Amino acid sequence: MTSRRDFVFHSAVLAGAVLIGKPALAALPPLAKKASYKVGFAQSESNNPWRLAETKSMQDEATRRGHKLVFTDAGGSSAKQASDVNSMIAQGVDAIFLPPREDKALVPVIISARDAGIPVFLIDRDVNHNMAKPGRDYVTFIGSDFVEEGHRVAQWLIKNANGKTRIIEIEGTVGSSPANDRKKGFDEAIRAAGGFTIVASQSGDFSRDKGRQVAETLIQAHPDANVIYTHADEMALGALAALEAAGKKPGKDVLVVSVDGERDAVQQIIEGKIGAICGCSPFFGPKAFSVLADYAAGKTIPPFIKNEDQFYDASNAKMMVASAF
Ligand code: GYE
Repeated sequence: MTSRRDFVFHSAVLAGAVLIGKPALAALPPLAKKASYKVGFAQSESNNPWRLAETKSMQDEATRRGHKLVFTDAGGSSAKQASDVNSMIAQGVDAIFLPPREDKALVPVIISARDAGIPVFLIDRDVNHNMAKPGRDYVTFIGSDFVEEGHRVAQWLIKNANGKTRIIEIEGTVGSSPANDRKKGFDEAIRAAGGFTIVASQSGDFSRDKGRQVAETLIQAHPDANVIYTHADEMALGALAALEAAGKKPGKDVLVVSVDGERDAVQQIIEGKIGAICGCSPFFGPKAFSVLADYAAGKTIPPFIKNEDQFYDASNAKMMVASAF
């Protein structure tokens, strides 16, 4: 039997759930079926070949399908990227493709877009799932498994270290999903293997120049380091410059391993200066727009759509370099 007190209590809890639970209960906005869409693509920065290849892939596919792409470039600022998304919402785009520069800072605008009835598709970087969830706040995350990338680089190193065990790690942008996960995957595998030491780990912000500066400082502080793992090729290229300036031979004195698969970096495998690279595809256009079409058609979209990555080392670099970006 339900007492009056219980009834009041249950009603209050229910009312509370409806109020507090508003975001949790809000459904993803639908996307009408149309021949042509106006779609936002809020790029995070354009300072490296990976980003340029991604932008071109998105633009080419939009053109091929006859959609209008509203393109913005945040120039490496999460605040600018958030305001770019806000202006896309104000313009009333049909949908937004977003590579969130950081995994927390962009969450509020993702929720704002959803609340404005605009579906958001995250490409290339994800957000923190404690703050926003695929299938609820945004449609899906399309991209690589970054933990696996870090893990694959570590596995190569474990097999090919040849006694080199003192590692400098140069991380990507602080608070970005690829930096978090490439660190996690690599560090876990290295610890599990035993016998290695990560002597220093610091952010180079995914940029060549910051990567060079950080490498310069860390090489000085840890002259016995003989491995450098960078979360992206731009920073590996920066580290090569720092090593050579310090009179060290990359590939001989210090083993360099990385992620991305830029043509210039794959070329450095051929030159013997980089040991191995786990690729990370920047070619999102065809997949992103086909997921958009599936969503408009009412198909079920999985929360994570995984890109498969290449792996480069001396065994295949010559064969692959021409097709790298
Ligand atoms: O590896 C890096 C870029 O978010 C996966 O960002 C991407 C990373 C990529 O700047 O080069």
